[in-house]
Amino acid sequence: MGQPESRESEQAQLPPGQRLQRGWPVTHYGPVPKFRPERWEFRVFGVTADADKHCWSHEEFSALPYETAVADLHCVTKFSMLGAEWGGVSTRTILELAPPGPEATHVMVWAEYGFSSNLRLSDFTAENALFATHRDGELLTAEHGFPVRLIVPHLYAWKGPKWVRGIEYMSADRRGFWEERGYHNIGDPWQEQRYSYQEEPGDGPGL
Ligand SMILES: Nc1nc2c(c(=O)[nH]1)N[C@H]1C(S)=C(S)[C@@H](COP(=O)(O)O)O[C@H]1N2
Ligand SMILES: [Mo]
Repeated sequence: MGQPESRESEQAQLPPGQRLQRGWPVTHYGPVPKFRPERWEFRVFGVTADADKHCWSHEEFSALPYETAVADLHCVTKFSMLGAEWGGVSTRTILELAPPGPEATHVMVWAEYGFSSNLRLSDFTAENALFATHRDGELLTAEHGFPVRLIVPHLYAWKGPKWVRGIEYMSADRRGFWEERGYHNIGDPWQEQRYSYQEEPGDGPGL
């Protein structure tokens, strides 16, 4: 019987204060956007290296190199889903194809309806960070972020917007949607960085 043993190893993979969630619930603020391929584009803007914008149509974005990464998802409301295999475009691929200028230190990830989340450039480009189009070999469903969602395995899941439409390179940090509304600016689950009141000097811009 491998059951108790596997429970134990799953427990060991959980950040402090998290519990294991079986299945895969849907969690987000607001409605599920309707995907309109002819209107969809993935935009890179802000302090780019050539001071220009970069745009990919859905067809072009789908043709970018496909990579996979196994990653857990930790919701700040204290449940975690472990071990999904995500497939899509590495954040480092985007960085190479549309590089930031030397002054860029942070990234704002923009999604449908103006949802956003800010990341340090170093968190954005972390190993396994991925603009996912697939989970466990299947295209994402609409409610899980189709056509593209960001996965940043080492941060709380609100740092990974569903329905991503682009990124903005920034020369200074700015708070995203939840970071303005009481959640921690960095959001490391292993340090339980849940709320903005826990922030230390240097963790984020003033509220
Ligand atoms: N656009 C958008 N993306 C979002 C959110 C949101 O409110 N809007 N919520 C985040 C939160 S808090 C979590 S826990 C995960 C949930 O992903 P899931 O619904 O696929 O489980 O999506 C994240 N991405
Ligand atoms: Mo969440």
